[in-house]
Amino acid sequence: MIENKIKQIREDLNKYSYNYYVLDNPLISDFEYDNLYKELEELEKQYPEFVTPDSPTQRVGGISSGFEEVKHKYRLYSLDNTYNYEELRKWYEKITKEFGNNVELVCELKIDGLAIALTYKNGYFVKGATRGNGIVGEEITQNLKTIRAIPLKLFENADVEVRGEIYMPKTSFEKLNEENLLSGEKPFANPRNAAAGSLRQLDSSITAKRDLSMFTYTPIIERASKQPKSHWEGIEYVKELGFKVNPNIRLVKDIEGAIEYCKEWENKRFDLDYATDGVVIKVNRFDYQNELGYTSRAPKWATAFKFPPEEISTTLEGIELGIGKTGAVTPVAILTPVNLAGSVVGRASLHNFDEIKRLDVRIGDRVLIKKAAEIIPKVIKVVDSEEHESLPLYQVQKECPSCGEDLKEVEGEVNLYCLNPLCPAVLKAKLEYWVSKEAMDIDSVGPSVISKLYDLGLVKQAIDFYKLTIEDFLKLDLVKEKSASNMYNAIQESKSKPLSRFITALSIRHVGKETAELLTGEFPTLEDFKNADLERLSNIDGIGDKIAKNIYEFFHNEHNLFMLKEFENLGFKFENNIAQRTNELEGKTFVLTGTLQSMTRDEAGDKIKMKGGKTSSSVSKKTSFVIAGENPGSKLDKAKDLGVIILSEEEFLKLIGEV
Ligand code: 3BD
Repeated sequence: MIENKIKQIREDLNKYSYNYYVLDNPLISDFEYDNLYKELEELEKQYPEFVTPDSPTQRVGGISSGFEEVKHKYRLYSLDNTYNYEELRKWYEKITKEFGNNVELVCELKIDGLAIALTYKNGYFVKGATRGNGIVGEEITQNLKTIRAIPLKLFENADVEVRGEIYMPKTSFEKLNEENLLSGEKPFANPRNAAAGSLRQLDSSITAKRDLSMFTYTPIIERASKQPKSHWEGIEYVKELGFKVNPNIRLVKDIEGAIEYCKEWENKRFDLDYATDGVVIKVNRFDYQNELGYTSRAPKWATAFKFPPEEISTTLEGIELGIGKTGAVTPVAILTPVNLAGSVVGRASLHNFDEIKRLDVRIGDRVLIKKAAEIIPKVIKVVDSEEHESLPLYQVQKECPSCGEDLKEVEGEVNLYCLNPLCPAVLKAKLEYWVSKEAMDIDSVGPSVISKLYDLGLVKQAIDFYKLTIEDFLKLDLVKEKSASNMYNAIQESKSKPLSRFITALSIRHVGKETAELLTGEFPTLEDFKNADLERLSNIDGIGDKIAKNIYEFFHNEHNLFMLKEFENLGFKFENNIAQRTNELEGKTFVLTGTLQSMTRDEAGDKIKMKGGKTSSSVSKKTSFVIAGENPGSKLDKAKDLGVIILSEEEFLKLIGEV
């Protein structure tokens, strides 16, 4: 019977696929698999009534119009972490105080991928979502179905939710980047970004072409034949259900066993074909876990040991000078490209000329570089060598590399400055700042577009952006019609952004986003700024005499006033969006500490201000609430001392009515 035949092929294929992708144990050749797959595809086309949801042909998906937000049924907690063994011991001590000395721990590698949650009903995969902020994630079921390590049907008709980490093997990542390079597409910075980019495809046939896999690390069992009593048993059970589990998991007797595991993997991890950034250590017994419970963001029964940031040595080929919007000159190290923590690094920060002197770096030196908190890598020291002494000392460049004008020292600043107001590098940096996230937030206009616009003489200063036509963008040969009109529209729409963004975008010295917001709180219209006198300015809390003077001078400069008039004539609104403000949080002062998951601290601050509340950077008796994110600082301790109400991110979101 045809139905049985289809069933047989489907089951065979699923068995081969499971052995290959989950157990890493190929049973047949790719060629044989492909032929069998084609046969199934053909039969299913003829007899669509016999297609089942767990058929391997269901792993292709289609095109979706966007990802929907879904609230997780069970919250995905964060994880506390540490870089040192002493803190691990302290964490364990707290636990042994409760339960005695022999608390077993499970150690597992911390996969550097993307956390997701999968829902199974009656043994079938029904829903998959990204972690998001742990409370709300994005539904990406179609894309996840293309990943062969994710079972479409379990070996048991259970109702479970599992969590795991999606990753791309390092070798597949390198292959993908080579292909991207050949086809002129931008390479991904590291396997994690490649995995994230692959999962975020609206067309799941693209995801299907990417080699993604998943390690499962937690089951939540709602209805099944077994009810594990420990994490270890849970992992065993997850394997029985058909999931892929990282094989390098270990049950240890105590924290010293866990530390041994960390030390062992600190070096061995480089031999693995997937990126790991630490070790997750979990209390094994579920009854202990339940008793220990959770803080507002993380379980107390688990912690992560993070591997130390990677350092690597390479050759300093040269030093370039970067020029910022204020004219500040920052030296940048040009390096022989090396792979550092999963991305190729060819430039690193040298901060300023004093730093170069302090490190005594000379061109041609071998230097040690390090990733600083995942941002731009920096040069940390010169590697001792015989050549070093024979290399010429670095000569501080005295002229601006862009306009040739002499660089100047500025009192109280460590950097040198190019003070030529017409320096092309300074003007370009100002234009880049104008469109930046912090200022007018026109993200369709990037640095390469700005550079071309400038070089063609179309845009010299920000006001020129607003005189551009769609045809002007097409002159750049960079962009097609659609993005030309996108850029044009984004620029025009920016005219009605709040006044505080406009003030920020002006690049007045020492007036960043925060100060601009303080100012527009006091001076809601542009006229108010023009009329403000020095005394009123310096009386604003948080505005010093020096900044007040800068602002005053800016708004009393004839050239600037002429420019502001021009902005007005072009249709700028200069309103502070007062209409959207509410007063629910009036009289309340908030202090933010730690990293939030669903937004940045700045965004949280904006939300507070939009509801009439205030933010402050330090905790005092006057503070109404402290919002504590991940890895909170000393502000949290101070809040506890003073008895200030502490809110978790979730509680804050509830307070402002967002969940
Ligand atoms: C891994 C939390 C607990 C269940 C909370 C203990 C923070 C990402 O291999 N266990 C693992 C791994 C991650 C985990 C837990 N076990 N939480 C774990 C984890 N073996 N990477 N994570 N996560 C998952 C996260 N992700 C994005 C943003 C913030 N936090």
